[in-house]
Amino acid sequence: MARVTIDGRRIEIALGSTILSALDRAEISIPHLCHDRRLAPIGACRSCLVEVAGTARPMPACTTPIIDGMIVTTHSPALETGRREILEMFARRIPSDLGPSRLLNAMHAYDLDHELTGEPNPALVDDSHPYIRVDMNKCIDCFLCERICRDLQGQDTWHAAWRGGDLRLVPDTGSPLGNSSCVSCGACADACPSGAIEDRSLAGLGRPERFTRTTCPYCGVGCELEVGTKDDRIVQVRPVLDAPVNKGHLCVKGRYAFGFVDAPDRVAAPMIRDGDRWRTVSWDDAIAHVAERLAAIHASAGPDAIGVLGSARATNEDNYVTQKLARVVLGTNNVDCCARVCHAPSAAALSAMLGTGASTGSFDDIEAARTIVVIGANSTESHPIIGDRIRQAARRGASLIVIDPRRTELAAIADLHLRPRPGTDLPLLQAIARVLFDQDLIDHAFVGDRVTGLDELRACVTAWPPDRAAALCGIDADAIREVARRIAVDRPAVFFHGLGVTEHVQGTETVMNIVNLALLTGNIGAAGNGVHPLRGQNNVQGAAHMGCEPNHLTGYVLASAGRERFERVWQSAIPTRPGLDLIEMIDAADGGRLKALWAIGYDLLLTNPEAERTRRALGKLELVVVQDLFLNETARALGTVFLPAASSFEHDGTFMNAERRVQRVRAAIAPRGESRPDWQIVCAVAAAMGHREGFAFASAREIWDEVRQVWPAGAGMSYERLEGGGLQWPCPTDDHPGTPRLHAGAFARAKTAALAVTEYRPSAESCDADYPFALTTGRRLYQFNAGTMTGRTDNVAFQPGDVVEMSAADAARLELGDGDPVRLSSRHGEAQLPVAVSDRVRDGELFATFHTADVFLNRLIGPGRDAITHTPEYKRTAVRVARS
Ligand SMILES: Nc1nc2c(c(=O)[nH]1)N[C@H]1C(S)=C(S)[C@@H](COP(=O)(O)OP(=O)(O)OC[C@H]3O[C@@H](n4cnc5c(=O)[nH]c(N)nc54)[C@H](O)[C@@H]3O)O[C@H]1N2
Ligand SMILES: Nc1nc2c(c(=O)[nH]1)N[C@H]1C(S)=C(S)[C@@H](COP(=O)(O)OP(=O)(O)OC[C@H]3O[C@@H](n4cnc5c(=O)[nH]c(N)nc54)[C@H](O)[C@@H]3O)O[C@H]1N2
Ligand SMILES: [Mo]
Repeated sequence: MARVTIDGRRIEIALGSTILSALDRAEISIPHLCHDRRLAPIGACRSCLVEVAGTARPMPACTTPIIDGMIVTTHSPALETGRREILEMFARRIPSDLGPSRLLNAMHAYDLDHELTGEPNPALVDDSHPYIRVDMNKCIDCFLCERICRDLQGQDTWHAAWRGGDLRLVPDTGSPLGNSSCVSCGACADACPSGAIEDRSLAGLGRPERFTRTTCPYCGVGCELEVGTKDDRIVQVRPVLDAPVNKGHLCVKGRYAFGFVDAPDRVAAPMIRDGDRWRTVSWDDAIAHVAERLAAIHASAGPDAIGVLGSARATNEDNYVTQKLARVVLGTNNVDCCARVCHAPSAAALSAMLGTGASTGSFDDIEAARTIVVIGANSTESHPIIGDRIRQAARRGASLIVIDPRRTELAAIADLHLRPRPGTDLPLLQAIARVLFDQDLIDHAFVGDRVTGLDELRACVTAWPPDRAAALCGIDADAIREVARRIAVDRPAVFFHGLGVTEHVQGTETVMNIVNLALLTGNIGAAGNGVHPLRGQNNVQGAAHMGCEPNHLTGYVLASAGRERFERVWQSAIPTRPGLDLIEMIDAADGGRLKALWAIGYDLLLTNPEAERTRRALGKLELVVVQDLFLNETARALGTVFLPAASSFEHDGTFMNAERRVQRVRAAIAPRGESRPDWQIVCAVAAAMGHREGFAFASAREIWDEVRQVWPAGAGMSYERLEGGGLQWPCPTDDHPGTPRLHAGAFARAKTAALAVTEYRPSAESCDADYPFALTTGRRLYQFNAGTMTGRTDNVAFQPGDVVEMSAADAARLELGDGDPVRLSSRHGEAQLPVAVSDRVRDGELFATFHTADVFLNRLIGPGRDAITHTPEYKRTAVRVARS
């Protein structure tokens, strides 16, 4: 600690702090226009100059570190004159329409807010971006936009350039922002002190009257938001500056894609279908109808004729009551969620091998790692805040290895990019393991202490010498050797993986082979290492963890192991018959064994594989209850009852992110129309079916307190303790700090873990003369999954519909140009969409997105499934292409 005296007041502050942080601590305010706490200070604007006793000239408070005994003066007449001169200079340049901003506050403090006399130049206004308005008449050359774009986002869009004799900040080489390399993260607007770069919503919707801290409703990263509202409308979203995950940053979805909340077609009241028409009904009638129909089907066809799907978009509390209803009220284990089609293989592999079916570490391992391996994950688009952190780590010198058939943004900057043919990661990973054995790159100390099954794995991977794997995968054998060397030598090494690994017929076994590599090289259990599945939606980790899986109860406890404990708390028997997962539910519906489905926040018709078969199967059901914000494709085509849910901006509760962090969700606005939080709807149906007791929750907090009772590893996470940035489980007691890293001294079930022995089985989706292309499917930055939310925002201005990426050589051969419509045909179905000629895919390979019902891409996807979890084979389909 150091002692400093500021304007006569004595303050204690940690050594290494700047004078500006000492002023913050002392609540002494001076202008500091070019400073942002997310960036290293540069001391350019001179507005924060202060006097330090013993120095000849004033010093910038933002860059000057304090030293013990320092005496600082902040508002001497000379300093004030200097500051006024700086602001007067700006006032002569800035036009009178300067809006609320740090600059206006400073002007106001020096009585200059009515002296703004700049002549506006219309050429400096750029209205091309749907979310961000640029008016460089207000620019004060602080370079915060350029710096935050480079140092936080990593995009390098803003640049200083000479324009007509003046230094100006311009996107790229001067293109309009809406047409530039900008990825619309909004960091520049957030940092800009003068409103030269500003959120367009502020002019359109007004300025926030209050901010509510909550968690983003999109992906599994779990960024914390400050949701700005005015008159019960969201008008602006900003990042929480000290949030543990996003650290003051957001992507375009979290920051700008909130407009869906007030979309004109948001369903405002419950509805029942009569033939082709939806009839609006009261909540009482809707709940009574659902309860009666479920009871009738239960009585005639038995409990297992009903299936329930929880929602990865809804809260833990919503999902907890959903699976409790399935088990206690309906008496079935037929309950699942979309983790099934996503990262169920990650949970299964990690749980089988290490005892806990979740990420072994934290996102903070990115900055601690020397080597970062990204396998089958396009994180700058799917998990942008993580992608950005990985990019910054690579720029600072971490070695980056990307394993992906496509040249993603991270692949383009990687030290090594290995491009396996889709579905061939397992032999590739085994070849890496073989090199570890052959070149004695194993961490013998770690393996001797913590790992078993070495001989079995060594024997298994002899099948894959690097040259053989290289030929099968279509990569260079030396690259395989180099990966082995780096993960073993440049430690710690951290592994991030995505759906390119899991959505294959051997998804679970492929994840097991990643875990093998981490175990062999001792890369588990410490800072900067571990196996990290990049989980999908905001609460997919939580939905499954709360028990929305047929064979797991809350806390990811096997139903067989946890039954007695749950029966005690729930005071009710739990069915012992195994439940159906959602893929099996479709099979059962097709076979006439399932009669009713209640789908909460899940558009399974659009997003499941074999779309036409799903349509046919669900068409046979007697009751299809859809609980959502919108008439999604499942509701539109097949729904018989629609229950309107409140969005998570209208909702209290918690989400669980991909690093096991439970964070608070807080209502920022009131539920739209008559919509209700999901848990209230579920509890109302339970009560109507005679189970008032057990579902008599008055608030999300009461539900959470019951969750803490049945889930020992979550017992210490009260709402009070989750107030700040949340906690990572296990967190068993009220004074437990949470667990950023698992498996430090021992694995969850035992001290040691066994290596997994698996054999490669090629996909049935083989390419031949009829179906020559290997199609893989996935995401792009601006659209999210079923597109129900992002499709109702200005994100469509950037990516309006689905496209199929094709290499320039293939496009030339087929005489196709960018944007030309094509028909893709697989052995299972057809879809039409435009071509995007792209250098991201290789010849003979295609990549398509699946976000819109116009295209209904999943008509192409076949019945291939992961052998262990049934996760569909979305990532490899043999297709042919014809101009349409
Ligand atoms: N913008 C946006 N963000 C999202 C979503 C969204 O829809 N849009 N969805 C969310 C959800 S639910 C999820 S699960 C996550 C998914 O996030 P990701 O896992 O990143 O998503 P994908 O784009 O499906 O696939 C990732 C990568 O796998 C590669 N790949 C395909 N086949 C193979 C293969 O055989 N081997 C290897 N090594 N790689 C392969 C693809 O080329 C692609 O780059 O994103 C979440 N975030
Ligand atoms: N071809 C292909 N298909 C795929 C994939 C792929 O890579 N390729 N990926 C698969 C993956 S990983 C996933 S996760 C699935 C995703 O498929 P889905 O889970 O169907 O997609 P989402 O868009 O995430 O959201 C589902 C629904 O939740 C609703 N919703 C949002 N918030 C709430 C809420 O608070 N309450 C309620 N009740 N509803 C809400 C939305 O309006 C939307 O209709 O798609 C899968 N399909
Ligand atoms: Mo997902």
